[in-house]
Amino acid sequence: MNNTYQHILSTIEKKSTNFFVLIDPDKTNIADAILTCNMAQEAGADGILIGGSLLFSNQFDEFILGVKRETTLPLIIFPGNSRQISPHADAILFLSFISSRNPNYLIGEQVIAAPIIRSMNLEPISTGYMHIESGNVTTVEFLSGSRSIPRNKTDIAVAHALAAEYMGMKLIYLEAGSGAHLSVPNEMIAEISSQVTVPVVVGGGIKTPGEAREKVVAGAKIIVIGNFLEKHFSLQNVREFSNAVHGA
Ligand code: 1GP
Repeated sequence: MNNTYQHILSTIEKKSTNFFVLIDPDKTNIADAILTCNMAQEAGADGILIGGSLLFSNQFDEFILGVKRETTLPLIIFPGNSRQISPHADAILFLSFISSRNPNYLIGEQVIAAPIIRSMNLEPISTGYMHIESGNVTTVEFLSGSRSIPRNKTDIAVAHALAAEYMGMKLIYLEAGSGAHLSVPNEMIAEISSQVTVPVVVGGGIKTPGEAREKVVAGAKIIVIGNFLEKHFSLQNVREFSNAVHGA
C-alpha cells in the first residue's frame, strides 16, 4: 500500500502516539501470532512489528503471509538482519544501527536488502536505531558487537539522533533491547524529543502501563512492547498498555 509511514504520522496527529505490539517469529507460531494481532486490534493497538534479533525459523515469509491474511492492522517488519524481508508486510523499518560502529549493521546488511526490497515493492521506512545501556547485555548488543550508549550520556544520544535526522531518517528508534532490565531513561527521551522533528520510537524492557505512559509524557511518539506481552498476554493487559500509551 506504500503509505504506512503516512499512516503513522496521521495516527500521531489524531491520537498523539502509536502503540505497537512486537511479535518475534522465533517465539510464536502463526496461530498465536494471529490471535495476538486480533486482540491487539481489539485493545486499540495501532500496528504490529514482526522480527527478531536471530531468526532461527526459515519460514519468515510464510509467517508474514499467514498473519497478514488475518489482520488489518499495519504489519511492519522490524528486521534483525537482511534475511527478514517479505513482500506480504505493509512496510519494513529500514534500520541503520547508528550507535554501532560495526559497518555490517550500519550499511552492509542494508546494501544486501535494498534491491530485494525494491523488487518486492515493499515500503522502506528509514530508521536510525540506537541502543541504550539497559543493565544487561542484550541479544542485539551481543550479536552486533556494539557498545551501547551509556544511560547518563544524553548528549551522545542527542548527537546520534540529530545525525540520523540530518541524514534523512524518518524515525529515531531508542532501544534498550528486548527483555532489558531497564528501559530507556525518560530524561534521554525528553531531550532527544525536544531536539529532533521526526517521531521518536521507544522500546525495550517496558514492563508496566505506567512506565509506557512516562515514555509518552517524555516525548515518545511510538511505544513498542514485546517481551512483557509475550509472557503475560491477555486482552486486559494489552488494553491497559494501549490506554496508557494513548492517554485514555
Ligand atoms: C525490542 O524494543 C523492542 O526490540 C521491545 O522490547 O521485548 O523488551 O518489550 P521488549
